[in-house]
Amino acid sequence: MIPDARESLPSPGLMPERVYTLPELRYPVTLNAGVELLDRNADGDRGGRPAIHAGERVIAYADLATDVNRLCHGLRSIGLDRGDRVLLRLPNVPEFVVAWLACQKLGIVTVGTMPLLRARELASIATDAGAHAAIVWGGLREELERAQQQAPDLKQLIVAGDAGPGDTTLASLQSGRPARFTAEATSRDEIAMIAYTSGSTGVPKGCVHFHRDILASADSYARHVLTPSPDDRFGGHPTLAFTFGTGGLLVFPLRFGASTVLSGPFTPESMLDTMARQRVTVSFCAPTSYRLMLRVPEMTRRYDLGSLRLGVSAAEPLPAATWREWHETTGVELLDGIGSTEMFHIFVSSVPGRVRPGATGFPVPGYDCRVLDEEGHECPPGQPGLIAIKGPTGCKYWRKPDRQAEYVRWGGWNVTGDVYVQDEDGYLTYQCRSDDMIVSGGYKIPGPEVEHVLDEHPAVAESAVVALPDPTRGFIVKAFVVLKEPRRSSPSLVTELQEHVKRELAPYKYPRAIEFVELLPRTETGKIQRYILRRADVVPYDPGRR
Ligand code: 3UK
Repeated sequence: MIPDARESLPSPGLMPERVYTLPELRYPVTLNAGVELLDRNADGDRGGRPAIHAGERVIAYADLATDVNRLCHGLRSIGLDRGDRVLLRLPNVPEFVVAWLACQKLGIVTVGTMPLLRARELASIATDAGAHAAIVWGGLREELERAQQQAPDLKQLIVAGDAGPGDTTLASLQSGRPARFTAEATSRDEIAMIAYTSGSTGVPKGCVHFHRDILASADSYARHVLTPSPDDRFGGHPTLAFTFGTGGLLVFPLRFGASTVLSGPFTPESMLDTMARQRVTVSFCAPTSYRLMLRVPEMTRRYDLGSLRLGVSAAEPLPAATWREWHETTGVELLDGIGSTEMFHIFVSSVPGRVRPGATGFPVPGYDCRVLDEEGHECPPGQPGLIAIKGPTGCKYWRKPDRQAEYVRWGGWNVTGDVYVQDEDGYLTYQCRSDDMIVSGGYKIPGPEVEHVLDEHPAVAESAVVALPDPTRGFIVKAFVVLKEPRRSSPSLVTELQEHVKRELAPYKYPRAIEFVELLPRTETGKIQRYILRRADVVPYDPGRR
């Protein structure tokens, strides 16, 4: 028997009361995200309107509902049911949206995984989530099959896209099934999805989101900051498996009867081409991607971005220079917004017409925000401190009672580990992270996780990983490595260590810079002094000296 997903959460008494200040955030007790996002449009007067654009394909709400409902019957026919966790491993294709919505209607908990993840990362997520089934894109199955060897409970694969003989496929589950399906009457406080974050230490943490959290993010951030209409087309590159993408490219467009534009892997040219051709009106990208697009020669002459009315920038800080260059080039305001996997989406954001380049902005309507010192006291304006937020979404960890206790210790305030300054006018400006998490091109890379994998290499005695400033990616991963045999240091060993990390972890985590050193600087108690490594004034190992 698969345990009820709700069992793992702390008792209601431990859950700090959540604030619902806006009337639109009060939801009925019975609430299903699939029904609210899909059926409300398909069964209303929007059935014929587009829900998804993907290359040449345009899928109307009514047709999407038929696809989803058939899959609901199919998933149930193979024994999947309310409360089960199902892993999703798909690129940004319509099948992702179909699978996600079908699970929601069935009360199945979706566990999205980023396409770049490797076997060991996938196995630890599948095991932690207790997922017995996965829906996988044919082109991405290999790594998941490797993961199955380490996660034997992950038994059932359902293949979408290219499949082989004998596979259970998405299409075969849908075939011949009825076009209508009555959704499970889920409760608003029932788990809809678990989103994994590697956290600053590299131990995966499952962030739980209820049916109402998903809608609350749309009804606070998207509704108030982006003021969407059914004519909007949401586009961008974040994977649908990352809550930045789940929100921006699935939940928000469907919540407002608008449409989503799905596209293939990011290159600056392909993103610009999609935005121009598909008439995207609201884009979701990381600052690094906006910078890379600005470097495309004759960008505005080659790509007509006339449809774009707003650009959302998140996942890493948006420097004032990038904001200004994008504004001068396109006339469009970028809206910086800080979000996190725990919070589902953006909780502090710039507001159209009131952007101060370089600042993130203001708390999103529905969220309360403070800047706190280490003891939890509020910092006066101008003094940096830890940002803490409280609102309709927030930290609920899957089977991590100690992490949950931390949240309760802060009185129900979500402390993300980011350092902020608030000025007299209320603008919040990002300073840095307070831990070992490296943010590079919007990707989150826990330093200790990279160190752990480097240390597994036979040539390595020990290593320390820090963030090195970089003009394009914000920061890059730099590893300081002590070799067992210092004489082996060579450019080819650098490449070998980089390849080793890329094989074991999502490739974006590899150290773009590696420096061989004799010793790592340590405190008297043996802790590595990362601030010294960040200053990069350590003495590199010189083989000529021995
Ligand atoms: C950093 C930012 C400065 C910050 C995310 C929008 O990035 C998202 O989620 P993750 O869990 O990472 C969270 C951490 O990323 N960060 C995000 N946005 C900004 N730092 N300025 C920003 N604008 O360290 C935060 O704690 O990967 C972003 C929506 C949903 C998301 N999950």
